Amino acid sequence: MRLKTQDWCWKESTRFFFNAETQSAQRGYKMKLFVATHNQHKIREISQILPGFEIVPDDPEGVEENAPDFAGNALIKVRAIAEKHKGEWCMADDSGLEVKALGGAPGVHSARYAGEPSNTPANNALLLKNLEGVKDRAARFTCCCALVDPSGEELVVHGHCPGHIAEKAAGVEGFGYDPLFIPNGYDKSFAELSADEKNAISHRGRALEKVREIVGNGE
Ligand code: ITT
Repeated sequence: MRLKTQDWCWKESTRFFFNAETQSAQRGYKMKLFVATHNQHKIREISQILPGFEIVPDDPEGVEENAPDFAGNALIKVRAIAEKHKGEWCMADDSGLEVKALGGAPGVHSARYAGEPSNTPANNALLLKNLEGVKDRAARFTCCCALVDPSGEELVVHGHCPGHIAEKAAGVEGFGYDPLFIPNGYDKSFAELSADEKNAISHRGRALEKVREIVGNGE
């Protein structure tokens, strides 16, 4: 089976992996993908990147994202909703910004870098403050998608987007740290790119490309 040869994913057991493309083609309608998030920006981007799926948001309310890495937190979130949607495909996206000069921070704490509750302007201001006078501003976005297939099997994929942190914010598109992040090969921030331009090179776009290889196009 094709999954066995791919080094970017792992399976927790050797049970049969569902072929979702065949399933949805047989049913003749868009396949549902339940996504464990309260973040509407993620839902919008996932819907743009996976247009063949009916993306159904489900807030994994009350779960504690206390794993030390993106994969652990994505699994915590997806398991919380997979319990409710047995027999369906479920997914969670855990993502964040890792800055080299800050030892990988904010990393898994990206959403609440400046403290609780999550506050984007405060997070961005703190990032700029912590990088004052720093020359090496290399950074990368990471997106980890954890999937649970209809048989209950788990799978994790990652996508990265390398770049650097700007000296000041620019642009109004996107969300989160987008106004501060300049992807490699560009002289504009993510927030100055169109949604299509961002999705074509972003950490989320790259992770979801791998998801699509596993799950199919959804139609
Ligand atoms: P859920 O856990 O409910 O999915 P969340 O926003 O709390 O929503 P995360 O714990 O994965 O999600 O934290 C992701 C944070 O990383 C997010 O709040 C942003 O601050 C940042 N982030 C992730 N992807 C981003 C992107 O594409 N552009 C800008 N910032 C991003």
